[in-house]
Amino acid sequence: MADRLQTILGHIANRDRITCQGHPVSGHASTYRYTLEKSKRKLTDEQRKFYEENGFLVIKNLVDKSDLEKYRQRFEQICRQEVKVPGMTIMRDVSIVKSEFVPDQKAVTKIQTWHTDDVLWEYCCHPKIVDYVECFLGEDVLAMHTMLINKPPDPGKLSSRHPMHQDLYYFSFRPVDRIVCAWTAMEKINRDNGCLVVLPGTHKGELLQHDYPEWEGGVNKMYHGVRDYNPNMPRVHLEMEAGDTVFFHPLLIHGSGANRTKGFRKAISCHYCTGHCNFVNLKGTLQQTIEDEVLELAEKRTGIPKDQIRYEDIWKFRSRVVKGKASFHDD
Ligand SMILES: O=C(O)CCC(=O)C(=O)O
Repeated sequence: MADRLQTILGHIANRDRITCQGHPVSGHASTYRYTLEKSKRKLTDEQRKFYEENGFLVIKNLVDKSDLEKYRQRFEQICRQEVKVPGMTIMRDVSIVKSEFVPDQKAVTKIQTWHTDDVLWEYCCHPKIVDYVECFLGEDVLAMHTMLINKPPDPGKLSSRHPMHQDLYYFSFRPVDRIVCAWTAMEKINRDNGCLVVLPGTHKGELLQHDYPEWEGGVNKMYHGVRDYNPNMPRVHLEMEAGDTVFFHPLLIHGSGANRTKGFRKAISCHYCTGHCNFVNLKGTLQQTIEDEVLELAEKRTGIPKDQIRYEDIWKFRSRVVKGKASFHDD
């Protein structure tokens, strides 16, 4: 395990290219599960094996600063309420949620479900991102979940942390190995302002039970974490420069640290899924808790009784075709 951690740290430290020397090398394509054969066009053998082994891959300097600036400006317009995005959710940190309403980015910690906004949507369709996404999903690509996270300066209660979790916990679409998240740093992100933390190799495990963590300083809504998380498991802090992008598997256990600076830490992300996905029933599974919570919120927002809303339809609503065909979209 120590060797593997060393390898991963080498991968993160390297500014120019991905290195992953020391990983077991197999010449048989049949040993690949998480990347597709066609990824050979895009990924080096090292990169491909790195993702297979660890469940994530950082690509340095993938998105231009000029694009990031466009997304930042759009976020600010949305916060100032100059632009309204139908269906989008705006979230506030637990520590400021009860304070006076201010139409300013300082009050907003996350916007999500903004796939109908043409400017932010450019991120989901960014050719350099989609090129990598196809290595994991194939040519039919759906954007399923869009977020811009504006992690606030921690108020001293550590509420700006994001507990360690697996994204699949929130999803009712499958197959699991044909889902990938692209997460791009919109500025320098390091341990001071709360970088992502990942547990390499955990994508090979099961979906685990999640709950709200018992944090004294409070926990943000929907920020569930892995129950009985063992903080001694080997983990890696992904320190990234603006434009660096990490692709990761939906079972990879990850979270992010507190923002101990005075600035807001921004990242933009999209979860993609193959257009040939299917939906599973979560009733009676360990995901039912989150389904119930999301449906309750949907009832509050729409006035439609929650027993008349299907979780599957919420995900369909959040999705948009990036390229190719999708089993449940006509566009
Ligand atoms: O950007 C972050 O701090 C973590 C985001 C994350 O893991 C999530 O929203 O699922």
